[in-house]
Amino acid sequence: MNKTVSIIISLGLFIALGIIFMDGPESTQGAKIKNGVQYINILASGGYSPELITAKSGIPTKLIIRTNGAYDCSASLVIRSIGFQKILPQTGETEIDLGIPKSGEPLQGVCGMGMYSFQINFD
Ligand SMILES: [Cu+2]
Repeated sequence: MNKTVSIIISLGLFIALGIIFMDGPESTQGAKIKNGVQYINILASGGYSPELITAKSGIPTKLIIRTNGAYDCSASLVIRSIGFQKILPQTGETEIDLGIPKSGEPLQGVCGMGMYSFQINFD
């Protein structure tokens, strides 16, 4: 094989892998910091996942609740400490601004019936 061709192929592979790895964490659940804003991702479907998240305190934080064909009561979400109560769309993303969370003040979300819950602990 010609040296230039093999360099081009290696470069292409390298870039493709880079894109895969860069794209990877976007879809995972949990807390992630991007441009100084912390995003906490939770999936609501037959309960909440993950149910327990550890996030950072003292930085602007947004909670993203994702639903994907949710027909159960996990789509009816209540977060008492911030006065949030809403029926989430069956499919979609709901962004909830959590402001700047304080350390040692966990946030708890429950479904409308109090059956399912999740908790976010702030370090
Ligand atoms: Cu419920």
